[in-house]
Amino acid sequence: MKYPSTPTLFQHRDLRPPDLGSADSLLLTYAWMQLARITDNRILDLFRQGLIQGTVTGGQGNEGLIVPLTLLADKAVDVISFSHRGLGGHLIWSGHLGDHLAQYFASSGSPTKAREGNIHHGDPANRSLPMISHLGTMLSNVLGSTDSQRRLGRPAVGFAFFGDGASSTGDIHESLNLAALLSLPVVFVIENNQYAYSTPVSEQYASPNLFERAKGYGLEGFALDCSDPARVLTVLGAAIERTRRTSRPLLIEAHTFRLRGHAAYDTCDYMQPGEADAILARDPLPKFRARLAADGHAARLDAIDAAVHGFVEATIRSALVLPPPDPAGMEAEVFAPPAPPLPWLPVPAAPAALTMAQALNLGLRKILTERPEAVVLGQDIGTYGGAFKVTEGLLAEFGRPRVFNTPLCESACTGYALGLAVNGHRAIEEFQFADFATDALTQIGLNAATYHFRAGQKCPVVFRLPCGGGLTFGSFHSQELESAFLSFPGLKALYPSNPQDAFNALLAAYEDDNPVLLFEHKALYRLGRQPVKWDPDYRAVWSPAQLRTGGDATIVAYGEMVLLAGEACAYLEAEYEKTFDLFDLRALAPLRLDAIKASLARTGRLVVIHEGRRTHGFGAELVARLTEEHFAALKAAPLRIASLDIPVPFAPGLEAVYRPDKVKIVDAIVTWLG
Ligand SMILES: Cc1ncc(C[n+]2csc(CCOP(=O)(O)OP(=O)(O)O)c2C)c(N)n1
Ligand SMILES: [Mg+2]
Repeated sequence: MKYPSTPTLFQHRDLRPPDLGSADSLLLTYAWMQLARITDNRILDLFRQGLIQGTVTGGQGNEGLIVPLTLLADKAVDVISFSHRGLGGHLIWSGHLGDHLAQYFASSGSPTKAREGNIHHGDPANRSLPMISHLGTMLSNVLGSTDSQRRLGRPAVGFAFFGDGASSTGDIHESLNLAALLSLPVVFVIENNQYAYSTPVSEQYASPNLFERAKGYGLEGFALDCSDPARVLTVLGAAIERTRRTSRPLLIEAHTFRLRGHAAYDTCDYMQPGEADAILARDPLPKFRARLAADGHAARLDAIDAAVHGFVEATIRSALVLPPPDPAGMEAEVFAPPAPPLPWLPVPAAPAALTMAQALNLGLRKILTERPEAVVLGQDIGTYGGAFKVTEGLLAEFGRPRVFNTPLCESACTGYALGLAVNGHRAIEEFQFADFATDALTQIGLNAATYHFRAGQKCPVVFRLPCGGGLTFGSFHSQELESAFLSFPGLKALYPSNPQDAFNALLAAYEDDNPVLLFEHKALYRLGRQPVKWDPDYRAVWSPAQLRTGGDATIVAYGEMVLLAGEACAYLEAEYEKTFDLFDLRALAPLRLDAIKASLARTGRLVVIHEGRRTHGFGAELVARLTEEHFAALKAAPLRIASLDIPVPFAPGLEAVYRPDKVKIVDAIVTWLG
């Protein structure tokens, strides 16, 4: 055993109505509050001694909320995401005190393998979702996992915490609205400690009471004074039971305390003279102790305090000697390991001539038919069938809640999809246009993409991204965002250029245990038909396809540019007798470039064609990767053909200047070949 055994007292982690007012219940609550307090205090000491890196945001003053609530939660089914004031909750939810301390010590015993800092851990296997720094983002994740639990027939309640400061973020608004709309049994808890870092609530919002916002979203809300843990237990006990029964969300504005400032380094000199002392004087914990002592429990309180001190000190000693974290595995564990293929049925066996939009529709139908965990969501994807009709008929065939329209809240809907994913469901989220995925950048690029690295948790979600220009949609409906998104590690990406590849890519993306971006060029949705059928080799879309063979250069393209490159190659062969190896890249991440490198070793000349802008474009990465090993063997400098470095202009004549086309590709290659 790495750590000293947990005192019997702390093996009790649950309280349930009606037994909340008994001496045993109150003493258990006190014990956990005291354990959280002493641990937080010691963490602060250890930080000051230089034994903890980064910073620490203590929960001193928050125990009167977090401890009763976590004791009342059903740890077997409920979903929770603690804030940076929630150490007491973490201690109760799961794990040994030593595991939590090792997280602060950033040692090999840390639940995040020391890849994340102080309180950014959780226990996703037991539905405690680890927070990321971006405040507000975890609420929607709680919605998704709670909904996932309910879909699995489990009577879960979700608990989502956020501060008065975080209450101003857009994610909070989106999540409250979404929870009310989907009628999800989630208890939203505002930890209102009157400050966001140095900023008092008077400078954060204009209404006197945050809980009153609940009415505007169509949910119940109330304020809760957390200075009396006994009362908090009773009020929360009833509220949680009601939420579990009615399945309606609830907003609680909990008035808590921030006794030690924002973080370890906070001098609190922005406060009024005497204010910090006045807050300390209102500390609920000594008052709770005094009341229990007055009720005749002094001896038991002394015993609890002695047990807490002994346990904390012994655990600190054993946690401090754990070895530092091992850097081995960091790169390999960015992604969840490859999973075996899903047992797909070999249908449809007979090929049908389909557009790319129809091929994707067929793929979605197949997934929804064969995979009970599949959920399809997005704006206007229900009765309307989506802006590009890719989801046509799915709602009628599979019904809600497997297929449903979402409101315009890309961040919360994406966070909801992540929440589904970490609990065993798999969402396919359609963005109406890829451009709007920028509103979900934090959820996609920072939350989903890092889940496996920092928490060992797979997060399989497919993001369908109708992208690309040429259709007179202007700057905000036409972009190619692969470079922006793929600069965040942890995302996979497929970009098919024909109907069969699109069908295959959807299945391959769906069964992957990682978040996958599926780029769908809008101009390809209806550009002719091709036979589409079940292809047992569907996973081949993770590698490039060679479309032409020749000796004058190796050309790499993806998306609509594959078609233009093919036309340009045909022209150059007919008119100039030049021949090319042409590759459709298909998978943008991870890159599998062996076949292209072999081609380049033969031709000695490389052309990369993409529709995204040239500067910081994906072509720069491709050129570097393809040439760095055999640079000296190249016969010419690589040629990049890409769009201009300007926003996508609207008018057809302007957009034509912006984007590559067949003529520009031919001209560029002819000039380059000399
Ligand atoms: C979206 C976002 N912006 C800024 C920060 C930096 N930051 C970390 S904690 C904090 C104050 C948060 O205040 P509040 O939500 O009231 O929580 P408290 O720290 O008071 O518990 C800020 C600004 C952040 N983590 N996330
Ligand atoms: Mg605050």
